[in-house]
Amino acid sequence: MTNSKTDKVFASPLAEIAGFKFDQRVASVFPDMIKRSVPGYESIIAMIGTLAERYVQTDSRCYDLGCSLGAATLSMRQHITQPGCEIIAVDNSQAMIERCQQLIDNDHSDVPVTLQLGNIQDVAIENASMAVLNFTLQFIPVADREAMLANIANGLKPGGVLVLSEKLVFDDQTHDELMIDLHHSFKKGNGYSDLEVSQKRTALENVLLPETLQTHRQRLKKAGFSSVDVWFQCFNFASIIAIK
Ligand code: GEK
Repeated sequence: MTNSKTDKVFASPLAEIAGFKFDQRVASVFPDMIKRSVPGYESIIAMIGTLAERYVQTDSRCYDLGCSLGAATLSMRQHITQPGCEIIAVDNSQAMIERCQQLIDNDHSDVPVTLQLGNIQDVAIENASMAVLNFTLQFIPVADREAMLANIANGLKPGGVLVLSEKLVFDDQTHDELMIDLHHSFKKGNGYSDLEVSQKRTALENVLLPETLQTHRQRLKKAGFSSVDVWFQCFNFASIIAIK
């Protein structure tokens, strides 16, 4: 049930392209889709484990917000060395949460994991030493992002870390177009056709809202993080470490 199939969601011409949804069809191909679409995804997931090893504190909570199939949750779970920790993983897609539960059940690490079906904007963050927003903030309405990050900063213990990974846009139009083009080359190199790239792009318009690195940096500082900077970037995809 949890085997991932090849992503063919946008392979055939669609008469009308609806807004992208994290439904059953997407959940069933998600590991293949994200690996072939996001440059560096597997490295980021692996390094979330390395960061968990360093930052997760004794008797604290870790949050995976917009967990999809729980890749970041599993990476944290397998690397936490401190006693008394638990992970709370949240997603508002029922299809994702169901498949995620199966994957968690098949993993036998010690750290308890609680999966929650719900909006990450409503999660009470408490006693946290690590929070992960791995390509999820980009789906939250722009006007709500600052409040969400402030909620995370307030719930983190001193020295706690937020890992924020996002698709980016750039102020310099030439650079922006180059990054988009290189990203499309990456996708085509991974077997996606021009039709698939273009139909997915249309489906994500007004659903995935990317911002500049500068916007992310300034908002994180305003939300209460003291140290903020990029630790990974490939083309228009980056991951930031923000420390309270
Ligand atoms: C990974 N982090 O593999 N509340 C809860 N979940 C949401 C919301 C919301 N308001 N909006 C979107 N989602 C994962 C990958 S994918 C990224 C994250 C991508 C969920 C949505 O259902 C989906 O599962 C996830 O955020 C985004 O490390 O597909 O580009």
